[in-house]
Formats: sequence, structure tokens, C-alpha cells
Amino acid sequence: MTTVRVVVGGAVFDRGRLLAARRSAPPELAGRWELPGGKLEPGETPREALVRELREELGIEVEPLERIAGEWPLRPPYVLQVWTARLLAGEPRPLEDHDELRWLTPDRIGEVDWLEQDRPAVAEAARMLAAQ
Ligand code: 9L3
Ligand code: MG
Repeated sequence: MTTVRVVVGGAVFDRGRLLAARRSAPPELAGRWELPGGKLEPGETPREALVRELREELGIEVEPLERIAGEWPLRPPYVLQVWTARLLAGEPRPLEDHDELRWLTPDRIGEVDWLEQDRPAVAEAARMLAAQ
């Protein structure tokens, strides 16, 4: 039996905008946009993993807020879970795995080519942002 393994993505909010990140790797995902994040390490909670991943990948500090309901299958055994998060400090820079970043207002969320698995959470994050 294989246990599912969690990949955590962050819907990072700052001043009414959502952060989108364009992947540079692996080749089959390069050029597609995602909610940045990555795999949990052993013993980590999703919130801890999100804080670590966004520090490593983007050089920012975030406060995870709430989980977006749902779970989306990735390549087995991985599943994607998404948390909203507030930018606490830093200006995001594509330090690893990304080659472009964009802050999107809710009305512009459709302007980038999101990975399919991220789309439901991105739509929900945009709704939450618009209602703030
Ligand atoms: N993935 C999909 N959507 C996301 C994230 C952060 C990750 N928002 C997929 C892409 C990879 C796998 O999960 O196949 C592991 O992600 P990473 O550790 O390479 O960021
Ligand atoms: Mg990652």
C-alpha cells in the first residue's frame, strides 16, 4: 500500500494581489504557472513545509492563513493541498525552480497558463481576494 504524499502550494496574498510563479523545471512543466511550494519533508506539517519552501524558492517570509478546501491529484503518490498565506517580509525573487513571478489582481488571474491541478485552488483564492 502506498500512502499519499502531500505537496503544498501557497496562495500568497499581498495588497489585493495573488503571487503566480512560472516553473523552469522539470522540462514537462517548464513555462506553466503555479502556486509556489513543494513536497513535505519527513516530520513537517504542511504549514511548516510551506514556510520553508517559500523561503527557499522565493526568499520571502509568509504566514500561512487557511487551507483551501480540496485536494488535487498529482503524479502518484503525490496530492496537492493549498493554503492561503500572507506576505510578511521580502520581495519574491525566483531563486530556484522558477524563472518569472507575477502579482495578479483577481480580475487578471486568467492571464497566465496555470498548471491544471492548480486551477480550482487559484479560482477559489481569487474569489477570496476579491471579497477581502
Ligand atoms: N506541483 C503542482 N502544483 C503546485 C506545486 C507547488 C507543485 N502548486 C507539482 C509539480 C511537481 C510536484 O508537484 O510535479 C512537486 O513539486 P516541486 O517540489 O517540484 O515544487
Ligand atoms: Mg517547488
